[in-house]
Amino acid sequence: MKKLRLISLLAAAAVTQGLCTAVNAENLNTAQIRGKDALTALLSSAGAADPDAETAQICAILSQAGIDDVSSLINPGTPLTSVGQSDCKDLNDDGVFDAVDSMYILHFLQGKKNYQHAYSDMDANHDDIIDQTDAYCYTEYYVKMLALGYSSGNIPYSAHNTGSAPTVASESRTYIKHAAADGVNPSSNDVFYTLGTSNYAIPTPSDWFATYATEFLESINETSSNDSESDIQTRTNDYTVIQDSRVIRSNGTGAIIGEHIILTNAHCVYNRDTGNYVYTDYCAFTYSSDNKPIRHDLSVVSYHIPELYVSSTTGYIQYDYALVVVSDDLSDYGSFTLGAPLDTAYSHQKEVYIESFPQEYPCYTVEPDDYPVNWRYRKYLVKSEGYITGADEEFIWSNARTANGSSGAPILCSTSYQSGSHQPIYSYDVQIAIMRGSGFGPRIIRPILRFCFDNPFL
Ligand SMILES: [Ca+2]
Ligand SMILES: [Ca+2]
Repeated sequence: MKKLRLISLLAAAAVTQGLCTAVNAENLNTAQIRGKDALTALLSSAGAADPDAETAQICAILSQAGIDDVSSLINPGTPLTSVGQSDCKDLNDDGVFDAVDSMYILHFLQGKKNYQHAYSDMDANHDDIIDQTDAYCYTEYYVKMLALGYSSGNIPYSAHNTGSAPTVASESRTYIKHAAADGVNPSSNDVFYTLGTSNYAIPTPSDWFATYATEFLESINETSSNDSESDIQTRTNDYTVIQDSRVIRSNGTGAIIGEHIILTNAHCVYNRDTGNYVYTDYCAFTYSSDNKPIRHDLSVVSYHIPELYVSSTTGYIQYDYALVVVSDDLSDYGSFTLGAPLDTAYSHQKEVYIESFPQEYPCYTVEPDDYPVNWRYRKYLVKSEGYITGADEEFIWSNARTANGSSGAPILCSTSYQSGSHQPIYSYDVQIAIMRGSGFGPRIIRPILRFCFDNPFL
């Protein structure tokens, strides 16, 4: 069964201690989005080439954002409220602003599409991170401009920001797939594969409904984002025990990013000193109502690591990321969305937090239980807070506290947006980097997005 995508509502969370009100995206398909027929009529009156296809596409984007009602978008009296909407760009350089430009952002986030200009073009809500929020803002701008009387193909947009795409954005990278069944040594069965630089072609509007929108809706339903963290107050650089089952305990920590996929560090799955794969137990934890961790063992199918993490004698740290594929269905635990941070996240000292299973917490508690001693200290998922203290093309640095066992943890930001002035504020976590040590690690860039989401070898 396809899993749900859950988004917490900040307004509800404020009055519902420890609980999040969620939007159930499994029920969000194009047929059930309210205001859909009015949207089709609007597109038709605005001269859209294929109103049905565009409606499906827009509804797909709205579903991704957890929105189930387009009524607020197509009310002509609704002002353009989202920050930066007038900053929307013609991302695909075809001379018109339409829903394809918002789809461009989602293609980028799926690793399918590079962006040739300054990445800040895609940051529609100016929060220093490119994520699905921005695709939503682009869509909202498009629909509202139609509602204000602009015809399709004649919607104003602004010029590209100055600057160019990062040089690593179009880098081709080679990976090694190692089957868990082949043991700890590199095997002749290992598969070497290269994810190249070719750019995915965005479907034309007439192809949307038949192909892309359907495929995209399926991918949405396979993605689950479960905001289940507790409301415990946190202090900067202090650990707080949380309840969030999207994070996996291995010999380090990992983040669930797909139904069977865990994103972690390469050094958590491969030992450069010995040249062997590191076998360990992977387990997810859920928590009982009295905060006792409940362990769920997972079964690993394969490890995927960058070839240069193995072969490079010097610059291997930027390749310290890996995917672990498990046979278990992880949907019920929820998963993280990945977003690409801009360099301005550093200059603006963007707040971040890290969720991990550090060995040092809670070191004062020794409980009688059935875990080996060195596991007792690592069954609690804890959260530390800080802000971004440095960035370059391949890394993010933060001052959020980490320890042994935190390796592979997600470095996260919180992102939120509001659909219209009377709508709830939607909020979710977005992973912007992979912690490899002392609060820093590889940042989410296009080659990593492609590795995670446009990878036929998983
Ligand atoms: Ca365009
Ligand atoms: Ca943004």
